[in-house]
Amino acid sequence: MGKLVTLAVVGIVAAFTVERLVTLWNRSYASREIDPLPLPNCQLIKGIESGSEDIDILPNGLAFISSGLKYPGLKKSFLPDKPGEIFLMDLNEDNPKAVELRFSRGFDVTSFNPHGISTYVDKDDTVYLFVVNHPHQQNTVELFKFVEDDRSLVHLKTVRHDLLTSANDVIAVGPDSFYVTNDHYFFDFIFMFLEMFLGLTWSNVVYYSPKEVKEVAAGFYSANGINISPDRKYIYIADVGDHNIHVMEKHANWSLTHVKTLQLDTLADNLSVDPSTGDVWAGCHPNGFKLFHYDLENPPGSEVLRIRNILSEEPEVTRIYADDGSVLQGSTVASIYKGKLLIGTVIHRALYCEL
Ligand SMILES: [Ca+2]
Ligand SMILES: [Ca+2]
Repeated sequence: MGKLVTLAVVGIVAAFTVERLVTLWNRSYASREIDPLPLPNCQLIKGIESGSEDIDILPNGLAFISSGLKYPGLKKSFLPDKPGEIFLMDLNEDNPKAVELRFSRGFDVTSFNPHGISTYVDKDDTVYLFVVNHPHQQNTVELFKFVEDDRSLVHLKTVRHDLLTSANDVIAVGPDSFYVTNDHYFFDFIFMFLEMFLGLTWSNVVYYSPKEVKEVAAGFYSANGINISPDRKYIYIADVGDHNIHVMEKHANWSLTHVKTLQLDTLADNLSVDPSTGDVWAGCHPNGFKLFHYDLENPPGSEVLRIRNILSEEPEVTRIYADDGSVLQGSTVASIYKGKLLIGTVIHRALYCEL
């Protein structure tokens, strides 16, 4: 009888494990191959060799690019010993170049590990840059003031809080307030993997201001990119693990309520919003398994979607760019400014296209 019970338990555990692995395999689109859809006028950006995870463009065409992310469980950057950087590109130039921004003294550059970013232009035209940072395996949001003449970032403060568990992307809603996504509850890769393996929905969105910090949305597989509509009434959240984008209504007390969910057939990472049209641009991973496996012989591909009229009954989803990884590996973001498109990646390069 004892042996029968043992056998039954082993059988149940084995069946459960197989079922979970198959679910995870399917959820990551591990068997998906992408058909390339190139754009005609694109070039890789010189000087960006170790990722461009997030890109945010100011209304005047200055683009900020975060580079050098080291993320648990992912292949180390192609330049693993180099600290992270923020690049600037002026998209008004004919042949824009990426320039590395300097940091004010006192900011620990050596452990800088930038992830999602967001800009905020204050009433007095001061430009603030919010950066999700993972120094020494921690989760912080760094607040900088951008000094254009000096091409530098003046560090104003480091936000630390127990609710920043596994921060991914940030959207500024004031000079010192923001929403931030936690893509998992844990930041350690083993526990992060367990969350994915068990299909837990412990990922959330947190609102932060100096006066109040609170969870405003929860129940995501993996909340990743976050952005705001041009009228600043709606917040868009990409759940990369659930292949969708949630539209949330923002209220006066900063709480969020669910409006709708747009289902996609790919793993959307960061979201950008075209200020002139309201179109949402998503940098996507066609195959999540290839991203974590990161075999240079069979690298992760890239995919960019444009979503028009996201608030309407029938949003129009168009694939604008796709690549099997031979040009661009692991796209995370696509940002647009007056017909110029920047596509960023987790640890690879960055692409500049004229549409
Ligand atoms: Ca962002
Ligand atoms: Ca992201």
